[in-house]
Amino acid sequence: MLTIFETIKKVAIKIDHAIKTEDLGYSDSENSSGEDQLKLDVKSDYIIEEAFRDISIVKSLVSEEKEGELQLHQEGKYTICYDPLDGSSLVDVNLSVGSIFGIYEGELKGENLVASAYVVYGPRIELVIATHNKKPQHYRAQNGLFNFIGEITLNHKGKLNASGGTQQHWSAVHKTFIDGLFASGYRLRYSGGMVPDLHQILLKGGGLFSYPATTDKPEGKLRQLFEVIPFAFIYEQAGGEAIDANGERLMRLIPAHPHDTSPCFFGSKSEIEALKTAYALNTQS
Ligand code: P6P
Repeated sequence: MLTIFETIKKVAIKIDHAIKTEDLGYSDSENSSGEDQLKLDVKSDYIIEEAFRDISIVKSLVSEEKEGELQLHQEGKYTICYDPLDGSSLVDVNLSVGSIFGIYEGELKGENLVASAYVVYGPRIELVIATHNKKPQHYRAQNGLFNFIGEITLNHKGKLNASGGTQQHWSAVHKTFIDGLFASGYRLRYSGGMVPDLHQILLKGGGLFSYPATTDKPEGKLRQLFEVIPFAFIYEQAGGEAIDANGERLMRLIPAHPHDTSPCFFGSKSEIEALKTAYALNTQS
């Protein structure tokens, strides 16, 4: 597993360089979710695929930027599901973006996630790695090397509220709940990039990130295998919770298709409890 994390560190430096030096234009292709692909999306995906191609413990790769599963090593143990450059359209307004990695053993479902990691490309390059039985480990790159900064722990209750999705498409229950958080003093922290938005809540002591079911996206927008489940694991390891619109743990998700999405809520325990009450989920068995 260590080889995988060391490879992610190398990939992070290369993708950060590409962000800072390459063309930001659109390629002439779309990804599996029908979204236009930036040349940086394609380049980041290529950097990751090339880096893992020679790692024998990696059985296969699933990328947000490609359909299907790329088989690498038959005897490999792990499948890495990744979003090579999440929020890439924010690069051209100079906002932070990120890469997300879910490392699975066996069938691609939440309970088979063995580790996850993300990289934030911003004023600095930062990396968070989560494995079982440990708090998430936070690293920062300096001169191309990653230094350990510390472990991440979420407070029981936070102050930040990252409310995703188009408000006009929220349910009345969700709008009432979100408005109630702001009325009680929560601060809006939302850039449209899930990696920096979730990173900020983790580092600033907690709060809530929500991307609910909406009338225009009834199954949510964020992808289960390479966005939702990897972050759900990190939030749970940090002492928080991560649930879907039915109050079920996101770690129990079993995607029918590699690009399936899910409504998702990540946060400190207090905010997740408040959401369950607002959604009347506590009364369910
Ligand atoms: P909205 C970026 O495109 C992304 O996939 C996530 O990084 C982000 O959280 C979400 O979409 C933002 O979506 O609908 O709030 O703009």
